[in-house]
Amino acid sequence: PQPVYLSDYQPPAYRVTHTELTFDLDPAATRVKARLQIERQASVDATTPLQLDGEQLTLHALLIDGAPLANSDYQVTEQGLRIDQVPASFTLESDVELSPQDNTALEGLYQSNGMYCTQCEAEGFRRITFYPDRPDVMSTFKVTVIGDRQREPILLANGNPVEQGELPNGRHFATWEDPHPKPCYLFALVAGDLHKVEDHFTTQSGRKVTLQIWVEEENLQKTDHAMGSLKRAMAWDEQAYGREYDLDLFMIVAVNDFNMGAMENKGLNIFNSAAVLAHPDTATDNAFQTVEGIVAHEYFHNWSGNRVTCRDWFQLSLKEGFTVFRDQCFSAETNSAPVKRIQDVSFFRTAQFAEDAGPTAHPVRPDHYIEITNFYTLTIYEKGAEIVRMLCNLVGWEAFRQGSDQYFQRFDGQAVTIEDFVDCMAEASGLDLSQFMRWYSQAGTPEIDVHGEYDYAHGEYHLTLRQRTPATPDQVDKEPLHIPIAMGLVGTKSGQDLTLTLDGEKLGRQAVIHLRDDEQTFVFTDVAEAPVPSLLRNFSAPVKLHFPYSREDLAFLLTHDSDGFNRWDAGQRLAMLALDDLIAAHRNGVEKVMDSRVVEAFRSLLANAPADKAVLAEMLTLPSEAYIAEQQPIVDVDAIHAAREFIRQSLAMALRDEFMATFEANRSDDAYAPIPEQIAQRSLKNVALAYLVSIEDEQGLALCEAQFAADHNMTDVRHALTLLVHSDRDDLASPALKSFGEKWAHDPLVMDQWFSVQVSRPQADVIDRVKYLMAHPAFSLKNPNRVRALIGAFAQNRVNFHRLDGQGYALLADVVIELNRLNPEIAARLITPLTRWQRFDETRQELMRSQLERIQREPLSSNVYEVVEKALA
Ligand code: DPP
Ligand code: ZN
Repeated sequence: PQPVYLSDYQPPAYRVTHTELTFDLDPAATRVKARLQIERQASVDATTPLQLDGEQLTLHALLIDGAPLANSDYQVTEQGLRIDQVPASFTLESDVELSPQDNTALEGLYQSNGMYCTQCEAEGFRRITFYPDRPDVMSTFKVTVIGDRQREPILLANGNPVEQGELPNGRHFATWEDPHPKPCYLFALVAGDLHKVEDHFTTQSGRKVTLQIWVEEENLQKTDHAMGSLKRAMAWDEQAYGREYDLDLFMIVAVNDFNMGAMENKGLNIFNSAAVLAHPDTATDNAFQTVEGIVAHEYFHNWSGNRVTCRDWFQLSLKEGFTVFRDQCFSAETNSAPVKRIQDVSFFRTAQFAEDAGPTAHPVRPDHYIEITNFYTLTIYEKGAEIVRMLCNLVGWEAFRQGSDQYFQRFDGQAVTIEDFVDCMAEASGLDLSQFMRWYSQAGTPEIDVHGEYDYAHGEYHLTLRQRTPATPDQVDKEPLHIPIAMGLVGTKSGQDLTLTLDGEKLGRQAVIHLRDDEQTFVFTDVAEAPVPSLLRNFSAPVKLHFPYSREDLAFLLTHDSDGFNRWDAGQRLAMLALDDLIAAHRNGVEKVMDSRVVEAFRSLLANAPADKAVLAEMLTLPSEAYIAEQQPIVDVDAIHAAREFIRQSLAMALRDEFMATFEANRSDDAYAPIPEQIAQRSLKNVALAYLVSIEDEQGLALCEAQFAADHNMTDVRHALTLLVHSDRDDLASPALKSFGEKWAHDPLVMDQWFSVQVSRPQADVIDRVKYLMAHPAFSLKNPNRVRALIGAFAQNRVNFHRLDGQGYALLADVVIELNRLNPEIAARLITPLTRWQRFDETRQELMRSQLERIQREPLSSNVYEVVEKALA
């Protein structure tokens, strides 16, 4: 497979101005007739051939302006179709055949639970018909779907329904028209035995929009939350960004087999059922929040993605980074804003930092790729969102909103680039963002070493910052970035933010300093007392910041920092220092001693709880093993696990009564609602319960069993089940697992949880459990959710995946090899943990590499090939 380069971009030679499609559905032989209005671009030479993409299609007929083409007039290859001579403006008709039932890759048109659906982003449309499958070709669409009246009573496509009727032989049809020109990756079709819930939304200009969620009948009672989320998102986008919906109908369809979370097809969003269905009995608080976030995300794409789209796939972050930023802000407003930020950053620093430090590191705008589906990454999405957040903070909300209005207005109906977006922000703010643009082209996580010194004699605080970005594949030398650092100086006597004076200018109690050079010193004057600096408040830039805080400094910030995010971060840093000692002790075979400062910090948190219980729950949560691993030069899997368990159990023993009191104080029999106050209370209660169960406290275990048995809501049930299964008390875990599995055997989303709970426990028998569960009748490699729930969850199980006998790695490789044939996109994603081999000890490096090499010897899809190639480079 050959890479595609950004620098090779050429505008399309031919445009499609209008597209008409007729689908005659059949599981093994669906016929797709296309009628394309095609025009040569004025600047293009008349001898330029027409090249259309097309894969796995059987061509039955091809006509230009009604005249059939002779075989010698065109060539069909594995990648597409080429016609050497075409008029400047013409109608191209084609008739192709494809087999949805054999499509296990879930790209293009496929069947899921007998229902037809499509996934075209990024390059799935070429598996539906011959077409210029690139986002800068935008066309209006008229689509007719023909299906069996019994099996497919519902026939959906993008836009507005214009006609439907009966046909002979028990067939019927529906015709849809989408008046908004769109790239083909936003095309969608759904056909099946679906049922809907319907609601309405009146837009700010008074238009009434019909909202429909289409699901299988048994899921009808799981749609309320998505519908509510959709209406909140529609209102939010009007109020925050002035964006109104533009069709009379907005549809969401839930599909069981889906590679991604969801897809923003124009007017017909298709969702992984896990990202749309939620009911208190079956979904956790976390799942409710995920549904809300994804429904909003896909809806927001209607403007940031659909009305204004990407010129090419190198610009993917143009729509994804901006849209993730938008959904993050939305969720922050509807839930607890500090907790949303803490959770996002916590995830980001664990997973995106790891990606940025590994062999698949790439810039937010990559300059080449082999397989674009490999680039739907944390870097493109989450780091892209962090860049947009920095932009927003740099220019200020007002200018950001002006820039965004300008962007939507100027580029409506166009396919554009990241420069076009940033230019609007530069114009609206008058700021020079040229250095800032490096964030898009430079891969790797910048590291900032900070040195601070208080000069008593002059009342000055000197802050020196040094930035460097480590080398990443293909990018050895790095330029300094423009890094905004939000900060304060917290007075050690007053415990208050001191007024900041920089270069004679009073900046207030919090300021943003701009690091642009490799090294810069900022001198704050009129600093009346010795301060502890609070740096990178609210994670103002996606960097690693090192400051030699003492444990006393951190305990001080933990209680006094005015920035909620940094209070949490101080706690994390304090725990990290203690963990470092314990990891060293474990490695050296020395007795582990608990740092009493951590105990006292937790005691004081529990005694003087912050008002937001969800924040407290986060503060009481230790850094994850994956995050701790990220901080180590060489990951010592077992030492990390042992150290974290030691600290968890020491805290539980020292603060047993406090945790018990916290648990008791936050129990509630109120009817479940996924509302912030309740979610906060449940998470705090459940964090306390986890500490109690970690030391096998008899009363704690009894409470845990009771919580499971009470069966009040899935959040509590699932948490109790997890604690039991992860404890050493198999006598309690086995019956719980059994009853849970029997009760929910009919519900795939709950069974996903049943699978993952069992394979994420630390006990050594897990590998056998995984093998046993792979043979379970409910397991299937063809369902991505199930693969993620079992294999994906196991690969996140640090101690067991990284077993020293290599069985964990071998098991993952076996699955990847099999999945490579069925679903290359999911197979390529699944390899990720193996690609991080450089981070481990030599024995594990060897074992991981040998599995990667084993995969490499197979005949590979371009998806898996690209990842393995990079990992072994
Ligand atoms: N469906 C994916 C998303 O919404 C790709 N666009 O982010
Ligand atoms: Zn998206």
